[in-house]
Amino acid sequence: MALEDAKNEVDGAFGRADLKGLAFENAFSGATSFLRRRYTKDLSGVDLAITGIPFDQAVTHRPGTRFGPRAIREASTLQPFDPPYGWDGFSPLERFAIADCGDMAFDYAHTADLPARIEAHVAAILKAGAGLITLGGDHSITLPILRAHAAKHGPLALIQVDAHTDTWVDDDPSRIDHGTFCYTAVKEGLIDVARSAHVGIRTVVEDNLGIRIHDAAEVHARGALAVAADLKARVEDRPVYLSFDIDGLDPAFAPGTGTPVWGGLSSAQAAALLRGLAGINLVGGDVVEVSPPYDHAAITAVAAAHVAMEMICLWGWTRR
Ligand SMILES: [Mn+2]
Repeated sequence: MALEDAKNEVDGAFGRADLKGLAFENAFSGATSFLRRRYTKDLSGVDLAITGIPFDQAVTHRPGTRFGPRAIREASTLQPFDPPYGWDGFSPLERFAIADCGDMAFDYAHTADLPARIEAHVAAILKAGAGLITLGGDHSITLPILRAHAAKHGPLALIQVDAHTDTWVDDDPSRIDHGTFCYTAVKEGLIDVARSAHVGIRTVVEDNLGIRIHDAAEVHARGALAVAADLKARVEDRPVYLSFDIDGLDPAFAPGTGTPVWGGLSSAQAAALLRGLAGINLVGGDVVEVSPPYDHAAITAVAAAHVAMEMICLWGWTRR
């Protein structure tokens, strides 16, 4: 079936007839969209949208995440041949209408405009009735994404997988910084801190702002499933936003990122953690900080593509 279709399918990003279904075009061929979904700005009938925000001008160290969305799309092309592993046969690509609505347009030289532009971009997608998974871009993009989600759902339970908590104190609203988004999100009341948690942390935190920290050492000592169980208990049935900084993974599993820190999660731990969250009320998520110029053999992009697929599974599991 799949092999027979592969002879005739190409450029499903632009040619596929249905928003649902697996995809069988050659993984190495054709125009890339995320998971070979239809590449469209038309959100009518779309249950879940994917968008890219290739902005990387707010980083403390190595740039390059502007190339992240493109690399993650390319890395995803092998995945839509089968239902995802580890989900009891659940096949979100067949069950739900999912579209790649492309990258957000912006003027790279008008950085001050960016947060408002991102918030409007995300709000328009949410208003169309679709859920959203965003491919970054650096972690500064998460703040305006959270603003749009909180406007729709109220304060969110944030689960942030990261080496860093991104809670540096920053009271200058004109700054755009990938290390401060969480501080500002708490300050603005976008996050319900009593329902929020950081996972994979391995940098010093002066003030956790009330957010529970499961550092990487805890994941190694207790296991990802035990931490996932704690996370589920913490978020209860609240709307959850999941922000996955790829540097939550160890540099061995995600070298292509801007601020790598050793001692992080393995990809196996991340997979177990995410699958262990099945049943949470995920309303949106992002995968950020993938920097292809520092990547090798697409290790990081492949990891990010899998993380995003797991997010789709989490989103779909409670709606199936
Ligand atoms: Mn980080």
